[in-house]
Amino acid sequence: MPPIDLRSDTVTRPTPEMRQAMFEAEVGDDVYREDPTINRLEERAAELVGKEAGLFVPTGSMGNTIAIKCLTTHGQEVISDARGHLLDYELAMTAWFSGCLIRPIPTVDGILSWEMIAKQIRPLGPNAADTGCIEVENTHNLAGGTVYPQEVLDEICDQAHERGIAVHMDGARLFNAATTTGQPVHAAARRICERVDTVMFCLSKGLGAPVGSMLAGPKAVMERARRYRKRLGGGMRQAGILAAAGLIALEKMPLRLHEDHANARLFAAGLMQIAGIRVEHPEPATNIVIFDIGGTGKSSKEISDALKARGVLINGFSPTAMRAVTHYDVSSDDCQQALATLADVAGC
Ligand code: TLP
Repeated sequence: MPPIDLRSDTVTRPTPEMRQAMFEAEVGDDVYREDPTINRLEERAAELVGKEAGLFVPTGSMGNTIAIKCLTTHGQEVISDARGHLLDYELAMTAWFSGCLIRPIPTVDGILSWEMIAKQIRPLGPNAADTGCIEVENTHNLAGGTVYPQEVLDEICDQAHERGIAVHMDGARLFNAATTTGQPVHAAARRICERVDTVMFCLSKGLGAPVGSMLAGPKAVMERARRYRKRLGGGMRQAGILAAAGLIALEKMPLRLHEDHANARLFAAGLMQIAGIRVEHPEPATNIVIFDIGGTGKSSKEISDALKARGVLINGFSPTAMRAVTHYDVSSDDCQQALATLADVAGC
């Protein structure tokens, strides 16, 4: 029996339909822009999020790295939430590749507001670096899959643009955010992205493609982005094999994400019944459940190891905080079984 893997939605495997499409994919050399499947994916992705152009990148991290490089110049600041993936999980690429400093803002739920941001835009003068761009993460991973209220995001974009500051959205889980609107998911994703300058979203993770993310934005910016991708070693050749899966991820998989959200709510409700466990958001907005196991008297490493020995994978990200992520490859029965195992492990 394979383990029940709640470590991340990055672990999803391609569907049979994706594998068939990969087998049949028409390909060419994408560095010459001759891969028809990649070209189709880039056009479709841009269209779906309402941007002029799209760029296929191997990973979400590379997409964010390139976006920040395109929107800033050396020596500027990038405003981000203090628990952002950009800050904590991307090996300081903002410093390494773009030569910028991240100015982090602590938030309760990962959601920035213009009011918070305005205070961190430093007045121009002899001592302060200017703000190059603002980065928003939607959904917010470590805050528990939280979603930006549209009016908050729109205000950030409008105010930033008035000051000549660009906004990049790390929408690794953009379609999870779109699912929560109750509107048709593709149209909702487009609305979410309407005012941001650039957006990165992942085809892997909840959408199930084996590899790849998309960056989208204005045509001129994406032309520069393509050159940065090459500089980073991301000029791929017959990558249409991956794009074929990506097209299915883009068209079909967003339509089922509500199932993952229902499983996350089920999982959170179950966790609340286990003594010693505290759930950060009893009703998670999307597919990420953050919980604290401090009250069990055990560390997250001990819990994680004991779960693993019994076929359940859940990671900790601090001595007592753990994260479970629901996705295509875990059913509601799997979630129930994982809860029962966790109750046993926490109690003994
Ligand atoms: N997140 C991964 C880990 O890196 C933490 C996960 O398991 O959730 N933005 C956000 C918000 C992400 O959650 C991730 C991946 C990325 C960017 C980076 O994507 P990849 O892994 O494709 O570089």
